[in-house]
Amino acid sequence: MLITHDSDRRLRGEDIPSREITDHGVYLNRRAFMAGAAALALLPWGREASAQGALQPLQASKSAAYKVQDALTPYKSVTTYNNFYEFGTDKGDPAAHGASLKTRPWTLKVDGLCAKPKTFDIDELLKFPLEERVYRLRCVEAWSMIIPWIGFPLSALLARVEPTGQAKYVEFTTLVNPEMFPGQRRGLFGFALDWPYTEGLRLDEAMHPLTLVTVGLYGQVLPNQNGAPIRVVVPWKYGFKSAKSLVHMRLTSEEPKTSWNKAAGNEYGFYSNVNPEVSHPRWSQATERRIGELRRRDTLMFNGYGDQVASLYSGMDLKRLY
Ligand SMILES: Nc1nc2c(c(=O)[nH]1)N[C@H]1C(S)=C(S)[C@@H](COP(=O)(O)O)O[C@H]1N2
Ligand SMILES: [Mo]
Repeated sequence: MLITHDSDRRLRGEDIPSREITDHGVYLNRRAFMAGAAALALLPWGREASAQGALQPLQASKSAAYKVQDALTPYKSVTTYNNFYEFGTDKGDPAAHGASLKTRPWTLKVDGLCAKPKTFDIDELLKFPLEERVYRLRCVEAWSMIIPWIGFPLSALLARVEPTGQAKYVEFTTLVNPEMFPGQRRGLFGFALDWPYTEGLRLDEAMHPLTLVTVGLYGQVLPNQNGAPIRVVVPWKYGFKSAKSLVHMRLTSEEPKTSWNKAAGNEYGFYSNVNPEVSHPRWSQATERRIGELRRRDTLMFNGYGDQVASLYSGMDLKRLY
């Protein structure tokens, strides 16, 4: 079987469709972003939010500590160039088919090795103190974006369930519902992951202040294609570690099985830290294309978050434990 995380041929060398570079709307958005925060508030995000219609605005304090200097990736690219295989393998499928995902009612069960397992209603989770943080997202396919997420540290959620001393990992699980996710209907697409989509982190990675539970981006709730109503964002790891539309987090003593590792273990390891020195078996990870730009940039170790996370991996051979 051909494993196609990079099934999208546009990504093999020419990773941005040319229309995305020349699209007038994107160009205008980009100029507006450069003009700064004032312009952001004026842009009609809701009207661009595809078939979902207007999205609910979210109040969040802007993080002073967690931001990057680079220009934000235009909202339109953030919401139309996605990986979300539950909707199909093409970058455009999540925006095209996202409306079939219903995000109410929605609960997130947090259980496993903890003293106080709990099922949270999404509206309860939206009451956690929300912060806007601008993070880099770097896909294993060598493209990247800069996204203003809204969320709260995963550590705040895990503290509520009180992990026991045996807990060493957290497993994340995405909703299974073939009616809402066309990509989960057998035979509809050539390539399918083993559903549900699962991911995992070591507990110290999960508790790291950078690890964010996100419920929104660009001042609004998450569009479905970006993992509504709730997902994790782990900015120093390849994008696929940031699992979407979560229904379950489980504290475990064993390293969780992850979807991409099961699909192609030689290509996608458990750690999947962004690492320019470790090539993917089929392409280099040394450089990346920022969506919206023509030039290639050098990929940074830990996606530029090394000062904050490198100590988590001291003594580990990151070439072997990729
Ligand atoms: N459930 C689920 N989560 C997922 C994926 C997926 O296919 N299914 N794709 C991952 C990959 S490969 C990437 S690069 C990011 C993309 O996030 P974005 O679309 O919000 O930019 O989501 C990740 N989370
Ligand atoms: Mo990805």
